[in-house]
Amino acid sequence: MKWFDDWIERSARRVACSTSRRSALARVGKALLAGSVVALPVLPFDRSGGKAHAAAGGGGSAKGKAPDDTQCDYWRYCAIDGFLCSCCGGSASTCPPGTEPSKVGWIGTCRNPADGRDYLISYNDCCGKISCGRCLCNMNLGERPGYRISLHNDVNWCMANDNNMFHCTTSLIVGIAQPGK
Ligand code: ABN
Repeated sequence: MKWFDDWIERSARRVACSTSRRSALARVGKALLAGSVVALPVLPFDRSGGKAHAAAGGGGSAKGKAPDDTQCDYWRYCAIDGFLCSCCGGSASTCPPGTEPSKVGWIGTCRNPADGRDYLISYNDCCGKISCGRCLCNMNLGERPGYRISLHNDVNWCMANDNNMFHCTTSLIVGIAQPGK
């Protein structure tokens, strides 16, 4: 195998003589860049339209639309009556700065279109500032008139807080509704 060793050695020397270290590095760089350009289009893209988020408690509104928690038709708002905190400097589940969650609230049941399951949603008002005035939603699924007070949601839930001023309403997922219970 000496002839083979000699041939390899001669070839290596020929390449070494005709190639500078800088041009060899440039060639390696080009090869790597070409490889990444070829690989990029096959990288995975998220085409779920927010379904993973939905399964984790986020979720979409009407079918085919991206979820938008600043719109009344967002699924968690099915029984809401108030200004959306997501339009008032907070989010669907957090109060805006300078306000605090109401100590009492109202529970509704809403279906998440992403998984077809019914969730218990607690509607709590955020208290301590004047009314936000943006994105009023009056959805009221399952609501009953005021004479059935426990099923009535047209109520200022800040009533039990130190500061009773109503600012906006949040919608917190508090459980999964059990069929037949
Ligand atoms: N829960 C919202 C609200 C506040 C004041 C009056 C009616 C409804």
